[in-house]
Amino acid sequence: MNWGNIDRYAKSLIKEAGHIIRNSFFNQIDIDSKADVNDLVTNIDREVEQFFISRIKRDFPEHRILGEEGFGDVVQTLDGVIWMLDPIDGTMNFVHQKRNFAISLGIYADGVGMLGYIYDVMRDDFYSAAKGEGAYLNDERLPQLEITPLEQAVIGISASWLAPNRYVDNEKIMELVQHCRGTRSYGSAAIELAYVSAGRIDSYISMRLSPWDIAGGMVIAREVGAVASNMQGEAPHLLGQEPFIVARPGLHHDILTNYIRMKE
Ligand code: 2AM
Ligand code: CA
Repeated sequence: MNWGNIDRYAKSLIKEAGHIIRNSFFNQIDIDSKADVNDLVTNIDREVEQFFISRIKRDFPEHRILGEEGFGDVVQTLDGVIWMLDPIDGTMNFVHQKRNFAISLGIYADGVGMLGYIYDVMRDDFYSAAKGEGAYLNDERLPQLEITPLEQAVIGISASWLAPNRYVDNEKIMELVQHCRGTRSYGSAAIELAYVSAGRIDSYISMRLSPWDIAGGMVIAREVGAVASNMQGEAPHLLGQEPFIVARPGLHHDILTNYIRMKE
């Protein structure tokens, strides 16, 4: 497998998809909801996913694609090469703000993250990483993350997890919020993973993410020494929704052991 070629190919595909998304603002966007009324999807999410799939199937017919909008393959094992794609991560931001959304792509071989990309389309910020070769924001290499204690940490977390919910003990999350320096919520898991990797926030936590939300970001985060796991501290299995935390080393362990209590 020539990963250098795949890397160049994927970068140019993502840039092209970015053009499609930016141009979409000149036309009417059709908005639907999926699982519930606040789970939004647009014709652009679907068009962009189909754009990726038609190209990848044409040029890499052996590879499989796991895409949020379901136009790719049904993926039940991580064997072989799998492109895990979210054509628009942060669809609510795309609809309401026309910014703060990203294209998220991770390319895995037998479950190992080889290439990762997060493209913040409106800022034109391109985060990328190849396994063992460091992570980049545009052409600049991102430095290794240093340890930060919780009192000095800024945590990416949605306010939903502070309200009573069926996944996690929200009172422990309230303690976490009181003990850290501050919190932020950007509404795109991919962008939050990119921000952890760039050292702008120190952790990002969510109780329910899908493989395409985290696949690309995990490759980038690993290259700068961030730790990503489920709430048992295990590597995310990437075959369905799961709770997720990424943080600087040390902080990851502190938050998991002292502040996260999952419900059954
Ligand atoms: P999306 O915009 O691609 O749907 C919002 O806080 C973040 O969580 C976004 O990255 C969003 O991805 C993701 N997200 C929202 N609802 C989700 C759900 N029900 N399952 C998994 N991920 C979700
Ligand atoms: Ca999406």
